[in-house]
Amino acid sequence: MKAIKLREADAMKEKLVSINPGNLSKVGEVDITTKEELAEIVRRAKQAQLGWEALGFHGRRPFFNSLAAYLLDNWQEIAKSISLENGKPYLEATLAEVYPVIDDIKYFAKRAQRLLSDAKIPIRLFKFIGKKSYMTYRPVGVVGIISPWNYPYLIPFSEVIMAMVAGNAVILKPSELTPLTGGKIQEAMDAAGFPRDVFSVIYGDGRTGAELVKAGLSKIIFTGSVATGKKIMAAAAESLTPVVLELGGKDPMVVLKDADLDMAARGAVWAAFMNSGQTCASVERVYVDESIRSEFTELVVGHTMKLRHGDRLDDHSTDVGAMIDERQLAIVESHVADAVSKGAKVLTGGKRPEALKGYFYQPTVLDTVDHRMKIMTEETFGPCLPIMGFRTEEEAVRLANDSRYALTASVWSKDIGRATSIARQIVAGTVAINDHAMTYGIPETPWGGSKESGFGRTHSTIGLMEMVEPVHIHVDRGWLRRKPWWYPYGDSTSRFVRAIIWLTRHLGFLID
Ligand code: TXE
Repeated sequence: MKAIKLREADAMKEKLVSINPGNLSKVGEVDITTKEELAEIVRRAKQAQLGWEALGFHGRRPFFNSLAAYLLDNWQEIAKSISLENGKPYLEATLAEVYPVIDDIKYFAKRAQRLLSDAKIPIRLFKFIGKKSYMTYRPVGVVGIISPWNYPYLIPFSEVIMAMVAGNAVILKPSELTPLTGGKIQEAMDAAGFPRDVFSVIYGDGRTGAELVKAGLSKIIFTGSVATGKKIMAAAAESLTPVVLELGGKDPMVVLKDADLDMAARGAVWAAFMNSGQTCASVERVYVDESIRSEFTELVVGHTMKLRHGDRLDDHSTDVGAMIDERQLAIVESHVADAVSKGAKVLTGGKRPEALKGYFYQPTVLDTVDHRMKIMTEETFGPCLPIMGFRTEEEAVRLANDSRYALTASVWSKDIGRATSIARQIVAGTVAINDHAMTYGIPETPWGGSKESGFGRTHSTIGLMEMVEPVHIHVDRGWLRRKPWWYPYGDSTSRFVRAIIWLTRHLGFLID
C-alpha cells in the first residue's frame, strides 16, 4: 500500500489532500502557502505584533476568554473533525486534544500576567549604595510553530496560547498530514475575534516548514522527529534564531515488585496504546521486577485483549483507532519483525487486522525482548508494548537510562519514597510515579526532555519563559556619585580592593 497523502497539483495552486486514516476517504484539501504569501504573512505578523504587545495582559485577556467560550460551545464538532483527520477515537480527541486546550487557555490567560510580572533581584550589599535590580519580560516578537500530526490540535494550540498571552504574534505550520485541524485552530481564533495577522496558519510539507525557519522570525518551537529537529537547528543557526525542540521519546516504565499490579497493568495498556501508540510520551518499553513479571504480563495481555480496535471513531465503541499513515505502520511492522527475528515472542496482536480498511495495527504485547532489538531502542511510535524483566533496582535504572532519548518515564510502586529515589536516578524531563504521559494536560507542569528528545520546555512558568526575552533593569539612585571602581585607578582603588577582599575573608562581606 502506498501513502495516500500527497501533493496534488491543479492548474493554479498546489494542494494538500487530507485523508481519513480510518477508511482512506478524502476529508478535504487546502492550498499550499507559497513563498510570496509567506513573506507577506511574516511582514504583517511583525506589524500586528506591535499592537498586540501594546494591549498588555489586561487588553489581551478578553480575546482568550472569548476563545475559551468558543471551544466550550463547539468542542464536540472540533473533536469529531480531529478524529476524522487523525484516526483517533472521538473520546480521545475530546480528552487529549480539545479539553486540555481549554484548560491551557483558562490557566495561562489568568496567570500569565503574574508569572511574567517584574521580579525583584536581591543584590545583597549593593542595595546599600543605592542600587536595585529587577527582571522584566518582553515578548520575543513573532514565534513560528511547526507541529506534528499526532496531537494536531493540542500540541500547536497550547504553544499558540503560551506565545500569544505573552504578547507574541504566531505563525503556525501544521503537519501536512493534518492540515484541516490546523485550519480548525485558525477558525477558533477568528471566531474569538483575535486581531488580524497576529495569528496565521500556513500550509505545506517540510519545504514550507523550512521556509518558515528561514523567514526571520524571533523563535521556532518545533515538535517532530529527531532528524527534522536537527535540520531545523542547523537552518536556524544561520540566523541565530533560537529554537525549542521536542523530538519524541522511548519512554521506560519501571514496575517495582510492590506495585499495585492491576493498576500498573491498566496504566501500561493505556499509556502504550492510546492514540495507537503515536504519542511522544507513550510507554515504549516496560521493565518489571522478575519476581512479578509473569503475573504482570498476564494482566497486561488480559487488558489488551479487551481493547476494542476499529474505525467506529465517533460512537464511543472504539478504544484504539487508526494509525496516521502507511509509513508509520511500516515502521511498527519492521520493529516487530526485527524483535521476532531476534527471539521476541508476540503474546497478542502483531499484525494488521484483516477486517479494517484503513491504517490499523493490532495492539501488540511482546516479551523475551532485549536491547539488541529496535523495539527497545528506537522510537516505534505505534501500538506496541514490549515487557522485559529486571533483577535489581540498579539494573532497572541502568536499562531505563540506556537510551538516546530522555523525554518522560514512570516508576510504579506503593512505596512512594522508594519510587521517588528511583525516579531521581532516571534521566528524563518528567518522571511520573504511578501514572504516565498525562502531565502534558497539566498546564502548571513543564514538558520537554534531554538527549535526542531535544531541549527547551513548553507549558508551566518555564515554558512561558521560552516565549519572552528576559530583560534585566538595573537602577543606581546616585547615592555614590563617584564609584570606587571607576577611573582614575590609584591608591583609593587599591584600598577599596584590599577592603573588599578583607571583608569577604573575615566577615563574608558580600553574602547577605
Ligand atoms: O515528522 P517530521 P514525521 C517521530 C515519530 C515518527 C517520526 C517521523 O517517531 O515516526 O517522528 O514523523 C515539518 N524544516 N515523531 O515525519 O518530518 C513537517 O512538515 C521545517 C515524534 O511526521 O519531523 C511537520 O509539520 N519543518 C513526534 C513537522 O515538521 C519541517 C511527533 C514534523 O514532521 C522540515 C511526530 C524541515 N526541513 C513524529 N521537514 C513527537 N515529538 O511527538 C519536516 N518539517
